[in-house]
Order: sequence, then structure tokens, then C-alpha cells
Amino acid sequence: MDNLKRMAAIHDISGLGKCSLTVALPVVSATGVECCCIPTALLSTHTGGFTGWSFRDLSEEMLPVARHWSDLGVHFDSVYSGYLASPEQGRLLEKTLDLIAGEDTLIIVDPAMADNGKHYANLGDSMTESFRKLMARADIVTPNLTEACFLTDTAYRPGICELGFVLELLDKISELGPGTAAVTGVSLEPGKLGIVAKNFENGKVSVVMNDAMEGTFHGSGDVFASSFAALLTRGAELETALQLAENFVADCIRRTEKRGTPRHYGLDFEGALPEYIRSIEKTF
Ligand code: PXL
Repeated sequence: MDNLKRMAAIHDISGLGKCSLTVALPVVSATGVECCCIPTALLSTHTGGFTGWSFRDLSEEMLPVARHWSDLGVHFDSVYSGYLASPEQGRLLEKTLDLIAGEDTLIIVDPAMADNGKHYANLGDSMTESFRKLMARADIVTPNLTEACFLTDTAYRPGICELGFVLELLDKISELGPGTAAVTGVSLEPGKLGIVAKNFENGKVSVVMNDAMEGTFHGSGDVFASSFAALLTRGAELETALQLAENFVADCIRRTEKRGTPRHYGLDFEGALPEYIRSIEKTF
């Protein structure tokens, strides 16, 4: 690839427990895309499965960083946002987009705020409202099933769901204004888990499934979204990006399960990176 693409990744940095920027940086870089970072908060660990974490809100730094980049005249091929430390950071993210996103910048918003029917620690309905507004600014959004339900005011149903239910969720998400939505963590039949996506511009629905493992793997949403966002930035078609990103996550999950890594420590993605890079080189 002769032309290095550049992404701005806007997430927290949780020092331990792989998620957010500690996932985005390696995965985006491995995809062959430059990853510039705006940390939204600094935590000792993420908030799922750990207790007693340290936390510093970095709201005050977001716009100074964005202004500096804007003054430098740097072009971003994409902006990919994830976990925000507070609902107010949603407005800061919009201002950041005003400063650094050009006409042709792909905007990917992962409304990382909930899983398994519950908001993450210290987040609630006002975070949902903040993400709802951000949907209109995004070309692509990647909610998990819980987040898709919260965003559309739909009662969350655990377990296997009908494709029709997910398509209804997607239609409601489309009313919030994004170009494409990929709902993750969807199980349409026993033993299978994956993604149902819809491009709202042409109406095309894509379903990508893999074998499901028992229970929740923390950070898998971030591994998927980082890979998916980076592949789209690199120029992959939606279907190709979905398939490659889903295969990568499935490989990471198999390795994590095999090694018996505590689930809250995140996915063992490191060992899966070489094959991931080869699969990209082979495909496009
Ligand atoms: O992976 C999502 C995530 C990101 N950042 C922080 C989190 C979580 C999920 O719990 O707590 C700080």
C-alpha cells in the first residue's frame, strides 16, 4: 500500500485489561493505518470485572489536541470514537469532529457504554442520550445488541433472537441518522454469534456469523470495531471488512479460551496479529 491512511482514535486508555486505546493502537497499526490518539480518560483498568480503579477525566485536553492538529493542517481519513468518560464528552466529540474531520473523513462511532443488558459502571441514560445525538454525525456505527436496544428504546432480550428483531432495531437506528450500522454480539441460532449490518443508503443487509464460545469475552467489541474501522479506512468494502474483522475476533477468542486468560483481562489478540496481517495482504 503506497498511501498511508491516517485515523484519529478517540477512546479512554485503560492501562490494564485490553480494550479501547490499548486495543485500537496495535490493531489499527497492524492493519496498515496510522493511529493518532485522543485519550478521553486515563484509568488503571477498565470498569468491567475489576474494582477500585483509578480514573482521570481528560475532557480538558480533547479540544486543545484537536485544535493543534487542525492548526497543523493534518488530514484524517477517518475518526473512530469509542468509550467516553461522560455524556458531556459527546459534545466535545462533536466539536472535535468540527475541527479535524473533513468532507471525505469517514466517521465511525462505537457507542461503547453497555453490554449484557446493563450500562457500564457509572454510566446511565444520559450517556445513551449523548450517543443518540452522535449517531447523526456518523457514517458507520457499531453498537452491540444491548447498545442497539438502549439507543432505540427497545427492551433488551438476552439469548437467541429472530433476524426480524435485529432488522427492526436497525431500522430504528437508521432514524437516528448514521449511514451504516453493524450490530455486534447477535446470536440468530444456538452455537453461533456474530454481526448483522445494514447499509442504509442501499438497503443491503450483511450477516456474518462464527462459532460462539460460552460467556462474555471482555474487549471483543473493541477488537472488532478497531479492526473493522481500520479496514474501512484502508479502503475495504463493507462485506470484506466485516468478514476479516469477525474472523480476527473469532481467532482472538479461541486463543483466549485456550489459554484460560481471565475474561476481564481482555482478548489475547497479540498471537492472532500475524495471521490477521496475512489475511489482509491476501485479500486486498
Ligand atoms: O470495552 C469497553 C470499555 C472501554 N473503556 C472502559 C470500560 C469499558 C467496558 O467496561 O470500562 C473504561
